[in-house]
Amino acid sequence: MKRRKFLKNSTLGSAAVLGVTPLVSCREAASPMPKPELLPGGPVAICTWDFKNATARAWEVLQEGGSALDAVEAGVMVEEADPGNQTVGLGGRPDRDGYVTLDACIMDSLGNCGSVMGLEGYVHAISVARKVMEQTPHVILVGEGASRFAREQGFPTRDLLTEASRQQWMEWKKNEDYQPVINIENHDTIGMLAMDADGALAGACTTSGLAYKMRGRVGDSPVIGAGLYVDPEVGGATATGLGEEVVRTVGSFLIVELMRQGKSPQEACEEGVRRILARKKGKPDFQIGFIALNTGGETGGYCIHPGFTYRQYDAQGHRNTPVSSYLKSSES
Ligand code: SD4
Repeated sequence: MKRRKFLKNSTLGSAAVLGVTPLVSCREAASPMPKPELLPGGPVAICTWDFKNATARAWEVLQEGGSALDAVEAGVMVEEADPGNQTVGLGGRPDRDGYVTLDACIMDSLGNCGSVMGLEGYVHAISVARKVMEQTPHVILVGEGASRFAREQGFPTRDLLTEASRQQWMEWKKNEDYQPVINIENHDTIGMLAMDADGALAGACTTSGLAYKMRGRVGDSPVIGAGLYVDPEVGGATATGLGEEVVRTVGSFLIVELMRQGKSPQEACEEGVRRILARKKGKPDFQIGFIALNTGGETGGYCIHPGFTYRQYDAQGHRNTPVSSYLKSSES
């Protein structure tokens, strides 16, 4: 049954691209259906930025027959464990008081979701968020409660502040200005969307948030509808960039709703960015990037400043896709 749904979605997706009336039933088809692996759609994983190890891991899970949910969790865990990525998990930049606090959320194809905000002392915030979804009657756990839950679930605790991030924080402290700007040099949150061979969708988003944020600050990444949204009938979207602006427009939910109204993932991401900018006067000095995936396997992305890309792994291969931007290089 699930498999049939995937085939139907893929057929609708390709029909939309070709501009022909979609075939809705296999029995009505005049010629035999093409082999599933030749259809667009199908297993696919995409993520914000060029995190090729993350999409490679997600693809591995999908190839082994794993679910989209398992794929997105395993994929983003790669970045959470990488101390070189200073915006996610281990090695994330701390808040202005020197604490590394993680935000993450996860959503499956049934609309189930889980989130942690301000989690301290645990590398894999995404797995704690998944446990919130699967093991509690709640959707969100924050701060001390989230950490206690992680401990009870048996997650190993660890100091997430690396020497490199501590040194940079000490440097930052010398400058008294608190400037919460996310530009093209200050990013790396990973949001990932995947569709498995059954056509089920899932998404995950994980971050240490805005560098040197006020203690207690939460951005868009763990907020369902803002940093991430998945609708099994339509598709999913996820965001990176200055979270305050994404929260104000409930960005990922907006993009999914725009796709529901018939926009392609690309058109929906462009409209999502335009909605944010409609409230701003002058040239925005912050970055926002959205990516989206629909149930036909089509993808898209859009951003404010040049430099944003997304990684995609599907039957056509593994590639980094540059994303067009609202501002051109000369304007940034
Ligand atoms: C936040 N959206 O906390 C996150 C930060 C981010 O790449 O995307 N960094 O606002």
